[in-house]
Amino acid sequence: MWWFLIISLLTLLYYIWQKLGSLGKKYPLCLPHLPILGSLPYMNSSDQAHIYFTKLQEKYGHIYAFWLGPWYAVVVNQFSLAKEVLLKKGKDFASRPRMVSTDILSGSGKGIAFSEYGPQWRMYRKLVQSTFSLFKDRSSQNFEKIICQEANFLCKALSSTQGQSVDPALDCFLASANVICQFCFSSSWKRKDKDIEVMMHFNDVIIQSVARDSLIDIFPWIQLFPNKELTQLKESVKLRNKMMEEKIKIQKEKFNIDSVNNLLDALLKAKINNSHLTQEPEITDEHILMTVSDIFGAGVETTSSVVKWCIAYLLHYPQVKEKIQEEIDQKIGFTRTPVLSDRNQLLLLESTIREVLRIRPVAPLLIPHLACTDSSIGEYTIPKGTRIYINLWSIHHDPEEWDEPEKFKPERFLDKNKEQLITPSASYFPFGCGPRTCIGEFLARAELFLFMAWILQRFDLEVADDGELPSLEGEFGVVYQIIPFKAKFKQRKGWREAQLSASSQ
Ligand code: PLO
Repeated sequence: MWWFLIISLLTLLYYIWQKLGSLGKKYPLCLPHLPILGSLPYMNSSDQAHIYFTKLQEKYGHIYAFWLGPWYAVVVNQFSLAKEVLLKKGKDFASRPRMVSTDILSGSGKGIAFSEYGPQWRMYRKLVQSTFSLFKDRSSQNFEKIICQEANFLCKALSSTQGQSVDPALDCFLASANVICQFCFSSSWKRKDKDIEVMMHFNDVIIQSVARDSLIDIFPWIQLFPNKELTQLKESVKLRNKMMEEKIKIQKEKFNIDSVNNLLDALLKAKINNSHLTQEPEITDEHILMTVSDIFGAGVETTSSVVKWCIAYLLHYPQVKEKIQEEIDQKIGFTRTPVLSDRNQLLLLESTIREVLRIRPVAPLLIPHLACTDSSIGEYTIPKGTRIYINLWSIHHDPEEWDEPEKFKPERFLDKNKEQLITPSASYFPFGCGPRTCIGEFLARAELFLFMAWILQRFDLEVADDGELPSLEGEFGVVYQIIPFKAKFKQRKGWREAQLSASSQ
């Protein structure tokens, strides 16, 4: 009897304390929720998460909350609110939630992409940033040179298909993998290396299961029971780590502290320099592995995915492809290959890439953020520990900001006279913004431009023999991947003739 009274009293006091604490505070509208399960029973939609979150706005407004099991989460669907989260109060929201899947991938929060905000994350990010400068303009190993070399291999591989229907995935993957591999390890893969296909496969498994709110990320105790998805994720991460460790081992043997040539060298040097400092964040072999793997994974999966989306859209809109080719013919012709400075000339290609990044953002919900302190968004209170989902998809498809947002219209990124690139709405940040903004944006933009310019200078893209156009509905994951498709890459007449006349001279 007594214990019953005491518990009731304590519950009442707790309730009153909570109510008092929230007096005068306003919270975002919340989806209905039950104890333990949270809002999950009310969220059974067949739509992909970003589309479902976009639709929920109609009922709950641009910002709303839900309970992901025991986790309180807020979805932000509007540009001005997202800017507040990412930029204005960037530091308040710069952390990441610890999840079972991301912990498996990142060795319990090491590396850059999935690690908590703090001095350790900052140090690794800075190390990567400073390594980028080793690959700038004047250096003998500059990015432009590396990308053009890979674009050349990519075009050679496509021409060897002799216009037959092929899936370009492996060649796009290899090209992006080799650019980032030279940045990380000063090495590259050959097309026939078996590792490439293995890597493509395990990356797909990882992308489909990491940070996408599967049950293990909501109820961590589920991992105590046999779980197929979890086993597959663990196996894939093991394979990935093994492959990266092999690369690290080979490169370590060549390491010379006086000649830092790539990201791994920079990390190894920092490890030696930091070893006698007690205040600096730790640099261990596992931290190095996770940092390099993050950069490698981010570099390869994002670029190759966008190149495939570009090809797919150009198959759907052949008139856009023709116009880009006309521009290439006029501004470059067939006597030389495209270079980065052509970006100011090939405006249609640039605007097409921008439009693809708008209509099919690489990461439609970014990577979830975490409030590391009590804060607010707009007029709403956001308690410390809230998971924040930025719905980039709805921001890029906001009808208040974009004219006919569902339509593919590259010309929206050009001024009236089609002479200048413009950003028609501020509701656009394909690479995120603020403290967690994409670290490799300039590299990604350079790769996308050069790969596409090289391909379109040489090839006509045609629909595969079965007449099937690629699906424009992707697969939801931490990267919004296109469903595998086939296309024909036929050498353009002008290019062929230019080659013939060059070889006869
Ligand atoms: C891709 C698969 C790799 O095996 C591991 C990996 C590491 C970093 C991730 C990347 C994956 C997907 C794209 C991510 C990147 C960090 C930043 C980038 C999420 C999962 C984006 C788009 O935010």
